[in-house]
Amino acid sequence: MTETLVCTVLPTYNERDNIGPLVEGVLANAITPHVVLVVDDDSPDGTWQVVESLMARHNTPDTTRVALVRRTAEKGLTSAIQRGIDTAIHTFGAAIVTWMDCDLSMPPEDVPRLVQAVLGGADVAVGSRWVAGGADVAHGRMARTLSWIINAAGVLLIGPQVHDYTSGFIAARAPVLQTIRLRGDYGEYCIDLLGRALRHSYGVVEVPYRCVPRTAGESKTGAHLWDYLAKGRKYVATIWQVRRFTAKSQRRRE
Ligand SMILES: Nc1nc2c(ncn2[C@@H]2O[C@H](COP(=O)(O)OP(=O)(O)O)[C@@H](O)[C@H]2O)c(=O)[nH]1
Ligand SMILES: [Mg+2]
Repeated sequence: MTETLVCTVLPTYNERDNIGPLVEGVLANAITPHVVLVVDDDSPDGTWQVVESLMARHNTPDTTRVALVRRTAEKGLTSAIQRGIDTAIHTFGAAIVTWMDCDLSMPPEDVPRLVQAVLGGADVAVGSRWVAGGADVAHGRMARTLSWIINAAGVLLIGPQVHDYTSGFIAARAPVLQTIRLRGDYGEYCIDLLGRALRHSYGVVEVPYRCVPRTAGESKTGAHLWDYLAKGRKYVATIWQVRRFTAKSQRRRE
């Protein structure tokens, strides 16, 4: 058991039925001292109330294992994760920060595999559906195909070190996250983060994981072709931006 403090940031909007099993799962599988920090955007379904009861169960006057940031003035996935990262590092002193979706599509049992990769020397570990041992059994054929095309574009235009640029299942060393702040509204932040991490020559490794369907609550993306195309357009634009910026900084260095 190492003394490295890990904080898992869980961004939530209407995840009342998922957050309990997820928090318990992350804590039960922890391989280091671990804080689970939920950043909830004042969910109408009362997700934050469930978190408050988890705090009462797990925290002692000396040890915080579950924490909550309840945002009432701000909304959005990327800013919620960034808020969690800042709190993890500055309030809890986390040396490694991890984050994931809270619909149980990313198994809490896999968090230690990402943490282990960082403890083993990586700067950033990415949970990946698109490497051997990984899979996406959560989405239908249309969504999987679009995701595959976007990620193939990422491999081609950003680099072959990552095969799941839209993963959203990440562990990273605190100094990396102090150098690179998240940008964007939704999943495109992940493409941007990984692209900039590679540009900074940080060590990025992939850890295969199996993405499984959510069983409670609703997806914030929707399930129609139009929802995916709207999201996909932003992803492609971000890949292109990362590519252009990387090419420009390479030219400046030459
Ligand atoms: N705090 C916060 N979390 C959000 C917001 N939108 C989505 N999330 C969370 O982001 C994660 C991914 O959302 P999900 O509904 O599964 O979208 P999908 O995976 O794209 O279908 C889940 O944990 C959501 O609860 C938001 O506006 N604020
Ligand atoms: Mg989801």
